[in-house]
Amino acid sequence: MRPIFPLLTVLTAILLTSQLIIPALSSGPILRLTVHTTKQSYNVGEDIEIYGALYYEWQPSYPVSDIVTLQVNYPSTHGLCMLRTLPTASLEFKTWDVEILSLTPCDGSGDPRSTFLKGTLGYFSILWKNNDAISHYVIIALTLVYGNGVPFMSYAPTSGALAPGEDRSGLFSVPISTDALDGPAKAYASALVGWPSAGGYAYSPEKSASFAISSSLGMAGSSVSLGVGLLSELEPNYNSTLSTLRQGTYVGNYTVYASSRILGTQQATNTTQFEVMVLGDINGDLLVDGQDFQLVKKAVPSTPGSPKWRPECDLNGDGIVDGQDFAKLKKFVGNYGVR
Ligand SMILES: [Ca+2]
Ligand SMILES: [Ca+2]
Repeated sequence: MRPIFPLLTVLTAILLTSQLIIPALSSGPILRLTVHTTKQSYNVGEDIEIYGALYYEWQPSYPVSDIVTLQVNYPSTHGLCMLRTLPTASLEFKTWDVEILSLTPCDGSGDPRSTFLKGTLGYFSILWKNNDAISHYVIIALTLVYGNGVPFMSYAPTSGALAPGEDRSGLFSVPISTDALDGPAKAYASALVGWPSAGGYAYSPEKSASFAISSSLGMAGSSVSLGVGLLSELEPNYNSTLSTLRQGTYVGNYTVYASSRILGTQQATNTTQFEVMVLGDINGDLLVDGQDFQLVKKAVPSTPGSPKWRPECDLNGDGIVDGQDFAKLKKFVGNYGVR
C-alpha cells in the first residue's frame, strides 16, 4: 500500500548513521506548517483565533490535505488548555493507522446521554482502533469546551500500546463544576503518537460530540456560533477559535504547538505564543476596579513625554490619555485574571 515506507526506513537508518546524507534527502518535498494568532496580546474575554497553513514548500499556494494537531498550553505551570486535531481539507480518501471510532457522552453505565447536571460527573465513552499491521502506542486526549468557545477541561484519560488490529474502549468521567456555564458544550477526542509539545502528533482526525450542561435536567441553552475570519501571507487552511472568560482567565504567555505528519513522508512543526492580559488593570492587581479609574484619572490629559503619561492608561492606543480611555475602562470593570 505504501511502497515509500521501507525506502524511508532505510533512508532514516542511513540518516541516523551519517549526517552526510542530509543534502541528498532535502531534494524531496519539504512539508511546511505555519501557525499564527490574529494578535500578539489579548484582553481577558477576547476570542483568540489560531490559524495556519499546511503545504509543500515547492507549492505554497496549494494546501496539503491532511490533519494538523494543535496543542495550546496555559501560562507557567497551569498545563494543557486545549488539544485539537483539525483537517486542512477534505479527508475523504484518507486511511489512518490508528483512529477514534466513536466519542459518546453517556452516563456511568455507558448509556448515551445528552445533558449533564452541574456538580455531577459527566461520562465519555471513547472507542479507538489500531488499523495497522504493527502495534502502536496511543495517547487519548480529551478536550471539553463550553458553547462560548472556552475550554474547561483538557487531559489524557488514558494511554497504552494497541496490538495490530486491536480496538479498545474506555469510559472516562469528568467533574462538571457547580460554576460551569449552562448551555451547549462540545467534546473533542484525539489519538496521539505523542504530545505536539514533545514532537508528537495525532494519528487521525479528532472525533467530536455535543452535549449540554444544565442546572436541572430538561433545559439547555441555545448554541453559540464562533466567528472565524482571517488571512495571512498564505491562505490559511486550518483554524480554531479559543475563547477566554472576562473573569478568572489565566494571564500570561500561552504557547501554541502545531504538528503534522503526512503518512510515509515527514513531519512539520511550528510554534507560536500569545499573551492574555487584563486590559485596564493599571495597578497590576489583575482586577479592573475603582483604583484603576483613579490612576487613569490622574493621567488625564497626557501624551508620551508629559510627566503624567502612563502608557498603560492609554487603553485605545491613540497616544493620548483622555475621556475615550475612560469610556473603554468602563467596559472592562469587573474583569479579572488569574496568575
Ligand atoms: Ca487593578
Ligand atoms: Ca487614548
